[in-house]
Formats: sequence, structure tokens, C-alpha cells
Amino acid sequence: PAPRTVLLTGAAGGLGTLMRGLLPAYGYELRLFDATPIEGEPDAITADLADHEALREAVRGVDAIIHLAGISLEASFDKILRANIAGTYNLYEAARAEGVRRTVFASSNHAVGFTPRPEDGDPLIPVGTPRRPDTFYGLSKCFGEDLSQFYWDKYGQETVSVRIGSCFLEPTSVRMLSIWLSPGDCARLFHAALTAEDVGHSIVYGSSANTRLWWDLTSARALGYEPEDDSEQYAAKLVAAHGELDPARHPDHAYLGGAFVTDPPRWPY
Ligand code: NAI
Ligand code: 15L
Repeated sequence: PAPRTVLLTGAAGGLGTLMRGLLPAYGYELRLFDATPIEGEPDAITADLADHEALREAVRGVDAIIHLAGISLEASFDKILRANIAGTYNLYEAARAEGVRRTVFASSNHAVGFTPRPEDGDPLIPVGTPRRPDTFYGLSKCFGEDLSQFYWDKYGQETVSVRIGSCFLEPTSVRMLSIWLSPGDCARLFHAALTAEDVGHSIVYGSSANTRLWWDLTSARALGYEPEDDSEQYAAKLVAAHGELDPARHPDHAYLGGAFVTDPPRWPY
């Protein structure tokens, strides 16, 4: 049966807020979890991913989990270790103890951020491309993907790891035109990841059907995902403001991960 009750970790964040608005239309009852309190949501669980007891209670009785909580940009290794690496492990252990069968894990393009971006005529980046994290943040997403594979192989817990591009209301840079995931397409992709059969551990790229696409959406479409949006409507404005990407202008224009490849990251990305 399709999952009904879904734990949404990171529910107070940018993506969590967008998904709180969009996922109930698919029939899900969301249980919200975040270290930051959520105004107007008295039933939300306000707790840290380090709190084992709170996690056990949070996952008890849910049909599936969407795991968004964590640090979402580069930070010190200690911070990433605690929130993203140990935090994701803590969640999976709680899910194992309570028998939750499926998780959708918010991985990131930064797990493969040092992959050169395709030039015109190059093949799209496949899901099986070697991992080349561009930050400690990206490394933590590689860990999450490996953890997911391990929990599937060892315990039969399923995960769809979604390497999200840039999910915001609108793309805000020329790079984002290639990896933008519209909020509506994100909800469609998460719904597909929650309902597809026999996913084992699957890795998919998460973006809309952008004209300037850099990566291969085949594995996402295999889940039943049918993107409806394309960032191209924002292209003229962004290119007029920033110019086309040009590796000669800056090396970070040459990589999928954009400014995350530099130390420190060169914003905006
Ligand atoms: P965000 O930073 O807006 O939200 C993250 C949320 O996680 C925050 O509300 C924060 O309070 C919570 N959190 C952080 N550490 C926690 C902890 N130890 N315990 C409990 N809660 C904790 O990030 P955003 O943009 O909403 O991203 C959500 C997830 O999706 C993140 O895992 C991020 O890495 C991933 N992602 C997002 C992308 C995007 O374009 N928005 C792109 C690629 C990945
Ligand atoms: C990410 O992984 C971040 O969480 C998000 O804030 C954006 O920076 C996105 O990648 C991106 O690469 O644009």
C-alpha cells in the first residue's frame, strides 16, 4: 500500500516549508520534525537529530520518512559530522528499530560537485558517475548515500537518494538554470520516490526538465517521475544580468558544484 503518514525532517527549512505546502495534496499526513520550532504547527516535534529518544518517537508508526534535516551548505567538519553524518545514522537506526520501510534522502549535487559540467554535445552526467564531493557538506551526502545502501543490503530498508540540484521558487543564477528543481516538480519527485515499487537503494538526480539540463533523469523517470517545469523561462533575465557561464572567467564555472568547489565557496553560486 502507498504510504500515508510521512515523517518530514527539516520541516522548518526552505525546502521543508515548500513541501509542507505541496505534499498534503497527494494525500499524505505529515509529521513534522525540526530543531527549529515551526510557527503555527503546535504538533511539530521540535528536537535535534542527536536526540535518540525523540527520533524513536518521531518515526514510530509512520509509513515512510522524507529526510531533509541537516546543514544545507558548507560548514566546519565538526558541525557536519554531528548534524549530517551522525544525525542521519541516528535517524536510520530509529527507523530500523521501529520498522519503517522507506526513506527519501535529500542528497545533493554536491556529492558529485567536482564533476566537470557537460559542454555542448557532451553526454549528460550519469547517476553512476564517480563521486567527487566538493565540500565536507558534499562528503556527508556521499556518506548518507552509502548508509542508505548499507541499510538496504543489511536490513532491507529502502531509500531513494535524491541528488537535488537547486530547489527554490526561482533559479537565481545561470548555473541554476541547468539544475533547477521547481517546488512542484520536487513534490512530484518525492511522491514518485515514496510510491514506486521495489526501489531498494536508488540514486536519482533531482531537477526539472530544464532545457539546459546537465544530468540524466532516466533513473528519476523510472520511479514514475514526470517533470512538468523548465527553467528556460528565467534564462534571458539571468543571462542578461550575469552573462553565460565561462570557465575562462572563473574555474568554478567549469564544475557541476559551482562555487562550492572553491575554498571558501565564492557566493553567489
Ligand atoms: P535549510 O537549511 O533551509 O533547512 C534545513 C533544516 O534542517 C533547518 O530547518 C534546520 O533547523 C534543520 N536542522 C539542521 N540541523 C538539524 C539537526 N541537527 N536536528 C534537527 N534539525 C536540523 O535547507 P533546505 O534548503 O531546506 O534543504 C533541505 C535538505 O535538502 C538539506 O538536507 C539539504 O542538504 C538538501 N538539499 C537542498 C537543496 C536545495 O536546493 N534546497 C539542494 C540539495 C540538497
Ligand atoms: C545544495 O546542496 C544546497 O543545500 C542548496 O542551498 C543550494 O546551494 C544547492 O545545493 C545548489 O547547489 O544550488
